[in-house]
Amino acid sequence: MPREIITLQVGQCGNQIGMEFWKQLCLEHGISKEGILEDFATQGGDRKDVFFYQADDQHYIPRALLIDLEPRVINGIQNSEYKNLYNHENIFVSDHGGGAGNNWASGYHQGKGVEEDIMDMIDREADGSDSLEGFVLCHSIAGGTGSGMGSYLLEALNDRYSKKLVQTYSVFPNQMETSDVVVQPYNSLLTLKRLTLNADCVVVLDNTALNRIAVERLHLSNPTFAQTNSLVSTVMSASTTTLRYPGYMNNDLVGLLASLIPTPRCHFLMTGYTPLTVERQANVIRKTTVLDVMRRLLQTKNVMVSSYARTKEASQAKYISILNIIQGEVDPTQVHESLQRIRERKLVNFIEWGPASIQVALSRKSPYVQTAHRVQL
Ligand SMILES: Nc1nc2c(ncn2[C@@H]2O[C@H](COP(=O)(O)OP(=O)(O)OP(=O)(O)O)[C@@H](O)[C@H]2O)c(=O)[nH]1
Ligand SMILES: [Mg+2]
Repeated sequence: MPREIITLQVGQCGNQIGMEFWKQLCLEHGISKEGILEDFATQGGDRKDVFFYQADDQHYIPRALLIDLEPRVINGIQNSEYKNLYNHENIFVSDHGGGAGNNWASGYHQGKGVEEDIMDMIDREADGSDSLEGFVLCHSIAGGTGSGMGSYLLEALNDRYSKKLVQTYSVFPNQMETSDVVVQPYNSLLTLKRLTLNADCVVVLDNTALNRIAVERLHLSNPTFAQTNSLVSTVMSASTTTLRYPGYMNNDLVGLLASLIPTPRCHFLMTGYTPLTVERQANVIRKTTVLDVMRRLLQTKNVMVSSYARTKEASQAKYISILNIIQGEVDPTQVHESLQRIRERKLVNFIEWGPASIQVALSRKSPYVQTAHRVQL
């Protein structure tokens, strides 16, 4: 039975990373820009119905809500090649079109005003699924709409769907650039409170680290949002592969998260990914063994959060738990050997108060694409 997931994309950043995510899913499942299944993809054995449903004419529609208080980004999506993919009933743009002007309170307040409209859309989507597992919220925490309205929606979802999981992909602002928006720290703090109290799992992505990865690993001198967002969509799609390509375990979000979150408050995750490419950039093919991949995932330079572990005191940094999702043709005995090697060499420090576990999920699909999740320190 599919465990469906509904995606809410809120604000400029939310919609931009959401759009990249859907592009990636369409590619992986062989769904065309109009939502039509390509001829070569009919025998996939994959689960498209977690993230998509089928219209009367069998074309696939994302279970996604596009929400913003200003029309620019959503208009952009509606004028793009993917305009026919989304359900137009699921697009919400406020009447006045003025946005929230980087003001958390304005976003929160406007969220309250339009709660009914949006909850109607969410209810309709929820009723359309067999066994809804939960929601994914994409947003930035520094603006007005994604942060303020996103916060309001988190609270509302908690109220109305208290049994459903809520996972967020939250983009933290770039610390290196002095922003011309002085209230970013306030917006971020106010949102963080809701992320702590009202979300079950927060995947932290920060623009500082995303930029650093784009510059250091992909050798882009001035990464654009489109390029950093494709890093985000890679992580988002990779972390959901076990849901979309069912294997013997981790077939639902609960199972995936349960192993990572030892106690409910520790639900901020960091993600890493290797090997990285952007837009099929010609890059040198390296030899990838399971050990190489696992080792690389432990290196902070591959992690999409700028963490304490990058500083000199890195040796004091500790992991709570780790989940490696490994895609490709992998020999299970290699996994065992690599784990042992990592343990012998003491490549990771774990907290003392919990089981020091590196879990491994093997997943089908494109060979030699790997990712890991780890809980924030
Ligand atoms: N990674 C990434 N970050 C983004 C993107 N767009 C905006 N941001 C970041 O998000 C923050 C600003 O939030 P926005 O999403 O633009 O704001 P909003 O939610 O639309 O809210 P208002 O426009 O103020 O109503 C800044 O820290 C930006 O650096 C994006 O496409 N990708
Ligand atoms: Mg905006």
